[in-house]
Amino acid sequence: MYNLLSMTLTEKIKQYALQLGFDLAGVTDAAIIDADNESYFQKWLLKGNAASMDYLHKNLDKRFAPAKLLGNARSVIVTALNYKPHPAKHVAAKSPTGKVAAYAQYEDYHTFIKNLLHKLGDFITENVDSKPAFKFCVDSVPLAERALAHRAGLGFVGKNHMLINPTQGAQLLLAEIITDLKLDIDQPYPKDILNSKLTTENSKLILIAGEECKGCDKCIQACPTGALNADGIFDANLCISYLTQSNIPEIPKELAEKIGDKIFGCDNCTIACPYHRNAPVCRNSDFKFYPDRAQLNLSDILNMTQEQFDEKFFDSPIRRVGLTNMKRNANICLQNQP
Ligand code: B12
Repeated sequence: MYNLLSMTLTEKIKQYALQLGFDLAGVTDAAIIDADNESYFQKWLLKGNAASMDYLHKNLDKRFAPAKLLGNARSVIVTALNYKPHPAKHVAAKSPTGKVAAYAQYEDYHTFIKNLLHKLGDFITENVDSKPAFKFCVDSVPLAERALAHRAGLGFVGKNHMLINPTQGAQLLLAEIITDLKLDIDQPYPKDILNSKLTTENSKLILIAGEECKGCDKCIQACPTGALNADGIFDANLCISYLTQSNIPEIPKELAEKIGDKIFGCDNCTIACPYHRNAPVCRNSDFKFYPDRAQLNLSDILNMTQEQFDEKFFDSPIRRVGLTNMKRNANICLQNQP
């Protein structure tokens, strides 16, 4: 047990975040994110790596400046929730099925995590004399979440481009509270360990991975489409996660063939990571898990009406992609059946 009375406000906040069911919590200040990150992002966009995600080209000023999302911002509390599912019991499927990415086997994390952040905000308000201001961020806010998580000491960005914590692994969902309170900041995840850098050779961008990923190419090898290319640059145009969650009416044949049986999202690059293998599974039993969403029956999806889709996926990230795109994905999985 911990003694709340002898703790600083920052320690209490981090402790309460863990009590609420987050697996990691750190604090960084609200200063502009370093120029290396912005420059990486800009070069990444210029090379067309964002595919049709036009929203990534917008709000660039806000993405790297938390204070542009909340006036007078002084601190950012960064949290991570481990979503590694318990190993599935193998059930031989009678008819063809499509695989769903681990995060979408749970209820929609945007809503679930936002509720946790609000509870954390209420706890903070109860513990200070003033009325603090908060901006709650989960994924959809234009904010460089991985860069901030690194700065708050939560982990490093690996060759699979995931924010990885050496203990909690690579399947972590990130969320932040930007506040006008001045809190004690954590040290960034050690820079000498995260010594990734970008270089240019014959005008090609090349990522030199840091110590943590040195000698390991498992994620790159596990990517069936080459979205994680050997130069360390991630290209969303080729990423199965992007393709299966996009609105593209028709996925090019040569890519569709490589999608295999993935009907929604892809976990190849996180599952291949040695830090994932050794990580604990999700310990938050309130984060509603649906074992029946891990493998979806393809003919069920193809024959589904809009009403049935809305009912089955009412609280799932799958709802966001829509029935038409899910049917497109189901057809691809069906064509890829051996
Ligand atoms: C757009 C998006 C996608 C796109 C593009 C993914 C991508 N790699 O960019 C698509 C749809 C493909 C996607 C897929 C997935 N996503 Co997504 N996605 C986002 C979103 C909304 C923006 C990401 C972004 O800005 N991309 C542009 C690139 C350039 O930025 P970045 O990868 O974040 O890299 C930053 C830093 O890491 C740093 N950086 C990276 N490499 C290097 C190298 C050097 C040398 C330097 C200096 C800096 C640097 O610079 C960048 C800017 O700060 C974020 C939420 C958010 N607001 O940040 C979630 C987010 C990144 N996604 C998330 C998840 C869980 C996934 C999937 C696992 C889902 C799935 N199973 O299908 C996959 C993983 C694919 C992958 N390997 O990245 C999580 C990742 C958590 C984590 N532990 O890292 C996030 C943070 C959402 C969340 N709140 O939890 N996603």
